[in-house]
Amino acid sequence: MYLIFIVGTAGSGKSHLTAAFSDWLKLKKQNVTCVNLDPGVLRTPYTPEVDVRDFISIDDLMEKYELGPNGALVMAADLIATEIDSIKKEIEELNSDYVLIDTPGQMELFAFRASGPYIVNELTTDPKAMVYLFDAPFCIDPMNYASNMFLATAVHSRFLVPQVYALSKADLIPKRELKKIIDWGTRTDALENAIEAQASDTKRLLSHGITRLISRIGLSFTLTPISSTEETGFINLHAILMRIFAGGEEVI
Ligand SMILES: Nc1nc2c(ncn2[C@@H]2O[C@H](COP(=O)(O)OP(=O)(O)OP(=O)(O)O)[C@@H](O)[C@H]2O)c(=O)[nH]1
Ligand SMILES: [Mg+2]
Repeated sequence: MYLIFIVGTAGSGKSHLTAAFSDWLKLKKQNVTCVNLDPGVLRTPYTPEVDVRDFISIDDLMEKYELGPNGALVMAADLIATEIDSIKKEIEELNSDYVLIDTPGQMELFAFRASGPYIVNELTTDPKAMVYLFDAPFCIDPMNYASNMFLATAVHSRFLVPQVYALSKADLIPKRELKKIIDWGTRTDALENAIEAQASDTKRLLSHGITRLISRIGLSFTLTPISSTEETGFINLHAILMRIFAGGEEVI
């Protein structure tokens, strides 16, 4: 089994990618298990074979512990860890070629609490990778793109699982904008120019510091544009994932 975790900021397209990529893999005659790890989702655009909502109910937590919706989501994120054996058993019994794991909408609940890395480690010992989504319309703004670079790096440092970077919703922005964003991933000077061009005088100092930091840490991202509505970019995304699974390659 290959385990593929789909991560990204709220609304970046995780659930739709889980739906579209699983359809694409199934057309290629692969067995796929879709796992919903988001206890807060009302409706998923795919039918999950394994669903965390079978084990944890946000409504029950709100009522039992008199929590608001966010408090219940935080509690639920931690409770997933206590259900890991049952979730793992269901995934193992299905024994598919691919397991696509749709992670909670609010990424920080998954990535930055203790339970996230525990869940990823404990799920199974099969090969794992993460697909981190850069939301294309959001990344048109170079400062947003830069903050996403830091977030993606923080997520990688939490999980230490090979990470692939996809530029989601590529159908929503013009091709030349896509090219620009992809370029920023590997050319800090291009990113710096873009930030400088739009920053006000007061922001300019900060933006210079940010791009210097990106250079110093040596952050570099190869972004693969994808669209879940048009099912484009999946051949490339799949090829990158296969390279990782075949070679144990570490991608950042
Ligand atoms: N045009 C277009 N819209 C997309 C694409 N992927 C997702 N969307 C839209 O973006 C919105 C959010 O998509 P989701 O898949 O729910 O994103 P998510 O990351 O799972 O969101 P949360 O779990 O709520 O954080 C929805 O309205 C989708 O229809 C895409 O490839 N193209
Ligand atoms: Mg979702």
